[in-house]
Amino acid sequence: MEHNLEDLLRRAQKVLDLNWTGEYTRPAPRLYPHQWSWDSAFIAIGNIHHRQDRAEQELLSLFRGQWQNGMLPHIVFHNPHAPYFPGAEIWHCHVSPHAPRDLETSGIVQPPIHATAAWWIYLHAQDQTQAKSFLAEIFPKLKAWHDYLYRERDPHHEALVYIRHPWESGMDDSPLWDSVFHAPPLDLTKFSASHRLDIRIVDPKDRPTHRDYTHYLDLVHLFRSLDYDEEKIQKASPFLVQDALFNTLLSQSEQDLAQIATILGKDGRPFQDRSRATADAVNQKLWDAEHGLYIDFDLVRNQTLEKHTAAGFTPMFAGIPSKERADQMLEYLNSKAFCPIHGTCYAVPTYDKKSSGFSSRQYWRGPIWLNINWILYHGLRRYGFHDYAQWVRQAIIDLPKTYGFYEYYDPDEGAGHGTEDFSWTAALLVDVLSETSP
Ligand code: 2M8
Repeated sequence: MEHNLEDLLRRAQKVLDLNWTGEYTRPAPRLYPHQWSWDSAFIAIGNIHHRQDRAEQELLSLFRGQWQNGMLPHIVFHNPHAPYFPGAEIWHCHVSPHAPRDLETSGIVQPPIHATAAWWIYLHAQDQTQAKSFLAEIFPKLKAWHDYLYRERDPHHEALVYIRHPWESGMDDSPLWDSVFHAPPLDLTKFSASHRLDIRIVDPKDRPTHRDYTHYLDLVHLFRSLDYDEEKIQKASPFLVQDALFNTLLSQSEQDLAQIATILGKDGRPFQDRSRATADAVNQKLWDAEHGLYIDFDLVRNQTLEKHTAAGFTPMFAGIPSKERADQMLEYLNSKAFCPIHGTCYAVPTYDKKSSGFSSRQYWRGPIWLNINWILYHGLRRYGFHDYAQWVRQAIIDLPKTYGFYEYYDPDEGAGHGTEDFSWTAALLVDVLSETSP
């Protein structure tokens, strides 16, 4: 490896060391002091190359917060006193009989990429015997997590699960949610912006608006008032969306769970079958043939969400589109709407640059996030789009190298936004730099 890349790798590992608490890795020192679900999966994917012990512990610590019904919460508050809003007292999850008694958590989920991370650990482990016993320990927890999603989040048995909060998408402030939140009229005085800690830690211009936060908190209060009972939530929630990214990661995770089952001498076929069913449903219901990407479906209003985000290209990660569809997707990605290969931009902005409301710096409304790049990179490789895959990989390396380990980046200027010392940026850089055959 070139000398300057070795130095970059060391700097990335330092960020992961800085955020390691001895039990799990914080996404960032001040902005995100607790354990987040999909962050931990990405962090484990990076850590496995140098710290197998930490990679395994990361996922096992996260699953300590798993609810009895299998739900894996999006935040585990191992240390409830570390300042964050909305903290454990707002979620108040003890109203649910399923919530753990000995640990505080949130009451929503994040995208299910954990079986993929567990399989990644096994594939890259230095100590294979240890990795196999790790798989044996985590397998029933992963199975319970996926069973929960198919059982509780798929009311019409379509093999497509719904999310019920923007935070469940991981792409919290995506323009996808704008039309879902269009009605009903909001009472903006219900919640005071002074409760928010995020806008004291990073530039408020990089973060969601007060209006968006009011929507987020409204939903939290609703779920809590319904004791986090899924049947009641399904009837009352104004937000129930079948999301392309979430279902893609579930389909891939089911493929990986099938591999894990086989290694452990169990039957992998039920997971393969569910993976295929979800892939077919994504193809049937979420494909936008006119534009050449996947879009989301709003179950409450019974309509598609006509917004073109980078999430729409992620189904390649799970091998969902046909070759013909994938060619169409590449054409859209490789255009000025996103970022043409070898152009003056960085790949891949999270929202179509030509759409109204695109922002190059505001949270999930346009900037580049390296976890989405990592998913796209692997999807593009899967379809043999090696040139564009390398273009995306280059951004995973160049952005932290030039601008630091930021949470997200301006797709034209490259400048970093949000918090510094961001764990998954460091972890996914470590992962791509550690590849044996990029
Ligand atoms: C962001 O979300 C949290 C709420 O979950 C926040 O804004 O406080 C998102 O970028 C999410 O995808 C991420 O997992 C989390 C921690 O990095 O931060």
